[in-house]
Amino acid sequence: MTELEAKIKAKIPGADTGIEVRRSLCAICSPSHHCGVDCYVKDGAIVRVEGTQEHPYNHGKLCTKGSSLRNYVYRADRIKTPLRRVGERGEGAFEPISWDEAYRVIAEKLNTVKEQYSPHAVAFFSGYCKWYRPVFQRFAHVFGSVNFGSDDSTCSAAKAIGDRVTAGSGAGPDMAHANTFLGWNYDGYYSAHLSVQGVQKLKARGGKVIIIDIRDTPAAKNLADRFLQINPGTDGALALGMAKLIIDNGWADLDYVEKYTHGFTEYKALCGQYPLDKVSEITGLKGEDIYEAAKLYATNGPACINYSASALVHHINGFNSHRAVLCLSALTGNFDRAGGNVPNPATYLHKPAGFRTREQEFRTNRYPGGQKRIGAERFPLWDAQFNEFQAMDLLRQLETGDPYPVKAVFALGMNAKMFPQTDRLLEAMKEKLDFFVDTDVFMTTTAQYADIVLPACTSVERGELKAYQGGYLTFTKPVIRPLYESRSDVDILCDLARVMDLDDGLLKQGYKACADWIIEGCGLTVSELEKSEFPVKVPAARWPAVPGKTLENGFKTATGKFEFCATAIADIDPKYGLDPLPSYRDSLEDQNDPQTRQDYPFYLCTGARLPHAIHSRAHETPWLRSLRPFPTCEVNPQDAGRLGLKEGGDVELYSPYGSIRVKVKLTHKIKPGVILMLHGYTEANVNLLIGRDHLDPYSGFPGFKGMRCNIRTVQEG
Ligand SMILES: Nc1nc2c(c(=O)[nH]1)N[C@H]1C(S)=C(S)[C@@H](COP(=O)(O)OP(=O)(O)OC[C@H]3O[C@@H](n4cnc5c(=O)[nH]c(N)nc54)[C@H](O)[C@@H]3O)O[C@H]1N2
Ligand SMILES: Nc1nc2c(c(=O)[nH]1)N[C@H]1C(S)=C(S)[C@@H](COP(=O)(O)OP(=O)(O)OC[C@H]3O[C@@H](n4cnc5c(=O)[nH]c(N)nc54)[C@H](O)[C@@H]3O)O[C@H]1N2
Ligand SMILES: [Mo]
Repeated sequence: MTELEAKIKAKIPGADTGIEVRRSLCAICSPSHHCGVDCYVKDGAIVRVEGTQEHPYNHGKLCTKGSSLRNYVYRADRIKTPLRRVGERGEGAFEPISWDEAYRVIAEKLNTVKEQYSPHAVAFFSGYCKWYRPVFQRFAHVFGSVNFGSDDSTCSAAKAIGDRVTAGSGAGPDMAHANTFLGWNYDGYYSAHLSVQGVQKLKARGGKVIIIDIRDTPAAKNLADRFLQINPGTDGALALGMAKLIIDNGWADLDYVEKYTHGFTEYKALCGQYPLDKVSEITGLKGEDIYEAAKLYATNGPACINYSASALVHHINGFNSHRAVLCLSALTGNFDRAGGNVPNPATYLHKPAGFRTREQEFRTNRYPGGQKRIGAERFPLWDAQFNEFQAMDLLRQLETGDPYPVKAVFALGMNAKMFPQTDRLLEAMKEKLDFFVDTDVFMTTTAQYADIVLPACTSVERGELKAYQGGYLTFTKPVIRPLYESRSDVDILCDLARVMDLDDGLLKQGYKACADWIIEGCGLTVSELEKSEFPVKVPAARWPAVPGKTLENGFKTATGKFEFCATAIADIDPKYGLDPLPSYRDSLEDQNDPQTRQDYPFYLCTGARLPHAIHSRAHETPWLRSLRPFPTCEVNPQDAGRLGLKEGGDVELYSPYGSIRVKVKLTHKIKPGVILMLHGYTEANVNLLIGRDHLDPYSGFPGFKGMRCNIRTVQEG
């Protein structure tokens, strides 16, 4: 009996040895964990999936989604062949075509737009998937377009920009050495299950935990010594108020402030405008709770903060709220100190792994220039700080053609439901585009608007490069052949580069050559990585990051210091009115006229994570859908009682922009006046309710988690 057969027999007694265990990773959440999976394969099909015990990252653990990987891969709505549209855009009538024909049409149409307008008239867009991004972004640039954009227009980029303009880089929580963990909108149980262990260990060592959230979460229940259930969108005021307490009570680290920061006098004056009673009023928190939390964070150090990639920055005041929270870290001397927040640059695809790759060079060293990106005029800070177009301005530019027309979209995994007022975006794409290609695993509403649809395969059907915390790198091998005629996204891009004869030897050589170029210098090659079914320790890796390097070498900001008052924002044309200080504004400031307040009295928070769902990609996966079969909004029983809403009852949720029909779930876990609704449903897309211009002027991010709405019962029949 081979070692493998023995393992199978041990796991499934009596199993016949027609089953083989092959290793891959689950990419349903991306770029998050990418947990290692054992796929049990029989006759070319996956019959069972488990977490890989030997994997250095997830050590055998899998979340709800990963446990449903087999069900996800074999979904009935997989796209089987390349398709050409034969009906109206959006109608969903297609004919199958060959790959060669699909490539021929795409090459011809994209080149036509390039000749008739310009290469920039082709926008290249990626949905949530990260794994193919370096190849895709380079492809766009080599084609000649400045317009590569992605879901980063609504995800972690605002936080990254906030970090960069304030501190020169982001900095992760050093939980292993902290005495206090401040989980600002942290609920790892739902959004990042492997992170919870770090907090549990800290608690086991006697460390203290503060959780600040709008809902009473498992993190609040299981981890928090102090839980502050804050009014949504008021975090900026809380952070400034805490800073005032820290300064007034002598808890600030003034030596650190003096040596390593810039703009303290102005920042202190700003904080002075947030006395405790005012902050208590804005945030809905008790003064003593704010005081105790500020004291614990500032005096029980070293203390680290967990920042969310989305919760704060999904408010139209969110960019500065994030910066206000970040400033607490420098004020207390916890930035770049052991047990505080320690800069640790990403190695590959957002993952810090302690070694350097050439990902950024690969992505951007063929940037063509010669035109402004979409969104550059409207969101100048975004444009100056992030090398993608701001997709929240795509709709406007499609409609107006200003400053130049966008005539084609080439997309991988584009989900229009990600955009506020989705209906308007789809309408504009239908009317204004000469050509639209979408590549997806599944047939989606958005794909139905495409002229050519291409079938992509999943992580278990492809090989991909991935870095892991701890200094690891892997290049996976397919565990089954791609289903139907599906192909890996990167193979599609490299095939197209050859068919279109793009001027780039790397893309034409294929994905492995690109991956080898990216990892050159780390001491391993793709073919060496392929020899192991587990991630391999990279010789060049230095893990974990050593604290103090930034303090020693200087912050990567204009002043070389941590900037309470950000030079990069002060440099933006004053006509945009962007404040270099992390000042606070109301998160509903564009909706506060008396009529709107009266007609839409509820505060709508969309998309706070739940374990069974991830954007639009999990709702149609039967095992995951079974955990919450209907699109459901959460309402406090006090509001429900007043309005006569019943558990499980049908309601209409509506805003000035649109309306959806959903069921009601009553919960004490949110405050009265707040309604929670998950995003990504086709039949109840909550982004129809978010205004297309309800955007943060600093980042361009939509106020997904702060919008006015109302709710009413729908009568049956
Ligand atoms: N209201 C509201 N809206 C939100 C958010 C919110 O909190 N509230 N969150 C925002 C955030 S943070 C994010 S990150 C975005 C996510 O935004 P989306 O891009 O909408 O994410 P998904 O729906 O997961 O994925 C997009 C598409 O990728 C396809 N796909 C999956 N795997 C592959 C693959 O390997 N190749 C290809 N080509 N396609 C694939 C999926 O089938 C899906 O159709 O949503 C944003 N939108
Ligand atoms: N299961 C699952 N996991 C995911 C995802 C998913 O869709 N499903 N998406 C992945 C992606 S793309 C991202 S960006 C991350 C996001 O990861 P997180 O940032 O962790 O996700 P959220 O659940 O949006 O926000 C965290 C907490 O913030 C709270 N919150 C909402 N609004 C406010 C507010 O105004 N103030 C405060 N203080 N708290 C608030 C929510 O109740 C929630 O408990 O999650 C990733 N992980
Ligand atoms: Mo995200």
